[in-house]
Amino acid sequence: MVKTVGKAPEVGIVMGSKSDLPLVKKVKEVFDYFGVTWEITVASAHRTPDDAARYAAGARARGVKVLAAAAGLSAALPGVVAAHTSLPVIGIPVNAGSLGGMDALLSVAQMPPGVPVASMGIDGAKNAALFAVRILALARDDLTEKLEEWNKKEACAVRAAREDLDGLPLPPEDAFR
Ligand code: RP5
Repeated sequence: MVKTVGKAPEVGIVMGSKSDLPLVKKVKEVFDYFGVTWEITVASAHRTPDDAARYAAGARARGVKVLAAAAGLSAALPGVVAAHTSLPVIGIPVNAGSLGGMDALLSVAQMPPGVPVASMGIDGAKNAALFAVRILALARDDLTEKLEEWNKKEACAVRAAREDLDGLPLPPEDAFR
């Protein structure tokens, strides 16, 4: 059963396995901040291929705007999802095996022409959520404003980190102007 968070979810996330959840649940912080509705489920490209295909094929009609798929190893799931929908699909390659996620990264990134998947980096769940928000923001000014606020917060955190370099030779602040 699909677990729905909020009313009409804007983002649908599929994981190849529940073992991907500790990574994928990092999206929550981002979606909470932006007030984006989402749902998450498990469907495997290899073990439950019909479920993966049906979930992807029905998502647009249910009102989902963006899909994300996370999988490790020979990660076919994002591609399978993209093959069954015209919604934008974000792929999250998961580090789940002895190749450190390179196997999943190449599987997700190297899609054949005509079936696009926006591949994030290995374990890039947070960026997947932010990318989904950027897509949704194309039609929502409130999200664009919040994205600008988010970017300012990130910049402040980086600048604040300079103050924690005590005892080291630092450039003057005007080196950044
Ligand atoms: C992939 O294989 C899953 O997405 C997961 O990352 C990996 C291991 O799956 P399990 O053995 O935990 O089902 O399909």
